[in-house]
Amino acid sequence: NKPVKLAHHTRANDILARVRAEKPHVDVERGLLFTESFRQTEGEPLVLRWAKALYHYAEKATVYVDKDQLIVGRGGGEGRYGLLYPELDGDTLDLAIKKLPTRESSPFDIDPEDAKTIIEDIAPYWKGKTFHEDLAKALGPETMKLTYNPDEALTSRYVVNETASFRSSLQWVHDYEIVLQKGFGGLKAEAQARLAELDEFSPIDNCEKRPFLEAEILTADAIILWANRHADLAERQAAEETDPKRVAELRRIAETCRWVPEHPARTFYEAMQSQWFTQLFSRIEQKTGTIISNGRMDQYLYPFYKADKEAGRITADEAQELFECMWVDMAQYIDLYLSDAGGAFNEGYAHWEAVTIGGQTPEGYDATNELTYILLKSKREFPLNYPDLAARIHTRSPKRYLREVALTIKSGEGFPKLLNDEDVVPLLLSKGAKFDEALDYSVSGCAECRMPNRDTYTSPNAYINFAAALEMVMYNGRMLKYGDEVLGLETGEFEDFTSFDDLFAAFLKQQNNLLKHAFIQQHEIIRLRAEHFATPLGSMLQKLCRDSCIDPHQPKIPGGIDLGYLEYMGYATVIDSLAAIKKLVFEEHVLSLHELKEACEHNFEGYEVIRQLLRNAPAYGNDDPYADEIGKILDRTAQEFTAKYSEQIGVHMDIRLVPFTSHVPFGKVVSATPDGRQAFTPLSDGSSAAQGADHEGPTAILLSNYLTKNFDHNEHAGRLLNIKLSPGCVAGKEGTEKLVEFIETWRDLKLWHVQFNVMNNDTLREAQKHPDLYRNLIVRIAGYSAFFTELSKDLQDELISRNEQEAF
Ligand code: 8X3
Repeated sequence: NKPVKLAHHTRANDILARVRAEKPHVDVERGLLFTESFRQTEGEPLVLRWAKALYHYAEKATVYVDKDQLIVGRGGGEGRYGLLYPELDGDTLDLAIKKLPTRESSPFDIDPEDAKTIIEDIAPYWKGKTFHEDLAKALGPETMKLTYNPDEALTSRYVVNETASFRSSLQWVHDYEIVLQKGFGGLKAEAQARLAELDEFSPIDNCEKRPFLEAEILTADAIILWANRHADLAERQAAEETDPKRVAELRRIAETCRWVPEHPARTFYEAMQSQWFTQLFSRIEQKTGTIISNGRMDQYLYPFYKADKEAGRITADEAQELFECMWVDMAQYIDLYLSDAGGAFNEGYAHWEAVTIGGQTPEGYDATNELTYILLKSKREFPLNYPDLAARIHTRSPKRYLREVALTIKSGEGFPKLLNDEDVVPLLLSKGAKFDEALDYSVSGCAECRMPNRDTYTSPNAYINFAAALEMVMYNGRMLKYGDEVLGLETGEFEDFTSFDDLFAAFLKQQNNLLKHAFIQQHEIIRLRAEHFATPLGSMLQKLCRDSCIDPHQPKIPGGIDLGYLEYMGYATVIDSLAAIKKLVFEEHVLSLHELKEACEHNFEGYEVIRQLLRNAPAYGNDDPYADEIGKILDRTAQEFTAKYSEQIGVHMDIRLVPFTSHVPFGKVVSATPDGRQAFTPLSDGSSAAQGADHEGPTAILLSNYLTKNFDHNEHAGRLLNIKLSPGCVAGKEGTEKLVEFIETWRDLKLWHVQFNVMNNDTLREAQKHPDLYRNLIVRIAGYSAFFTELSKDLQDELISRNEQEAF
């Protein structure tokens, strides 16, 4: 975990050291310039307003060419910066600005002058206009009380937690290839040609297509102007620079920014710069949750690399250096969440603009190439948690690839996460994709798989606390955290259940009730997003949006497949609790429901014997059919519910087990549970076993995951699986081979995702004690990695409490 000294890393290491020296800060320019523009454009079509705001930004924002950088462009000042998106949640700006510097999860510094600008200039304009406020108004009282606290306006209750108020879109992937092939100049020319051909009498053409096409043209102008301003700056710097080597670099930067992204890229270097400008401008345009992903970088960049390599224009080390320059650019942009929920869901300044490698070509052959290996090498060598790396695995993945993947995992920073073509591809086919589209999927965000020109659903999803549903069974619709208020259904007094079947049926009712409210939220979110957001840039980079002239924030794009998700949070916590009740209360009669409830109400204080009984009951993660059968029913019932109502809203609302870091704040509202989990501690994460409940080794965890899946249903999506391995268990050549075999087992069981922390708990405890000595310690969290010392104490403790597997 030490910074690397290899020559080709020196440049990126030096830039990174400068960047990391400072705490993230808020940069107001984006928020301010967008507000200025929105003030001027009221009443105009939304998509055009967005394009005008982008153009205003491109004209006025500060541009930067950093010392030593080769891939230029950032959206904020020195160090790490977070931007403001007041159109989303600007109503909370004045309050948030006061809390940001000192909050526990993901704090941000703010300059006092900037804070004044925000409070006096930006926030007042947006009061009464934001998406966040409109969403709250749209929710009826029953949904509202499961969503927000009544006494603290618009703060989450962490029960049915919508995420649309802290990000305008779900994670998604742009079609970067089209930028590299045509450039924004080419896309602009196409829009101009279509504009000229519009039917002058058609209401649709006049009211919808015309503003859309005009917005595309203006957005292309904006990004081209912005790139040219970087070229001007690089030229000015070159004129003042004394070091001839840097003068040459600056001239090359200037020439590159004059050429891309306006024109098609001609070299690997131009392709990298063009891609970076595109993704950065996209971040400025919209706050996409977890940030739009990088797509299959080893695929769309390979033709440029290959041509350069063959012409003697580039070496592998030089390509790696360019990647690392881009990684540092990414690290500087920090996803700033104003809301506590947003901050707590993304601890450690999480953003995971996944880079996908490997997998299959659209024709179904293995897709690995030299760039795949350069990307893996970079992740092994460069001490940074961004971007996330996702390796697609399939039955014909070459051994070299599997070994290099295993070696990278062994280096201990949690990269890459693995996605399984053998599970993902058939599922995408079953949802209507064609073979070439499904085989060409990109990993997006934590564990999602997107088909860039086919997927069209971008509404942020609900995270649902099913451990809360369990509490509602125990306390007749109530939760201890929220007192006497009835939040769920009154399914009867807990002590009165006379059979496990009745109790289980009551749980499933509570489960369906939370799903019902998640659907209500989602229905309103779909409707309201269309009124609040537009993404002319994002629309240009999605074929179906371009063809239909419809923005992805609108509810339906012709020809699109809408893949949405609802999050099953606390899966293992619920399974283990129900298994313990079934076994100890109804089968072995060693405990009554009254005693169990009393012990939970007292958080097991004075009830340690009962807690130990509960901790030793059958649990998910041990290949134990007793527990796994319960898990399978939970999953199936949830899928049956979503199948029915997905049809009504026209979106595959799939059940997914992907937590971000929400299992920590979700746990903070759930009192002690019948699996022996103490009150207000984290819930189980994703599809992992509950903390400390798995004792049969890592293969048993895979088997439990396998046995709880309903392969005959298709209303499911990602299942995130965290496994912690001790370094000893994967040591040496033998350890690598064992890890490869384990990956092959996971692949053959057709599980969706797996990722590893290779770390001793002793190291983590030392890092808690001496954070300064461990500033570079990177750990795997949930679909992403972060610097351990930038996490809250709660999340650090949660990572330590995950079972460490000593042997396969
Ligand atoms: C992270 C989770 O909700 O953005 O990828 O899909 S989500």
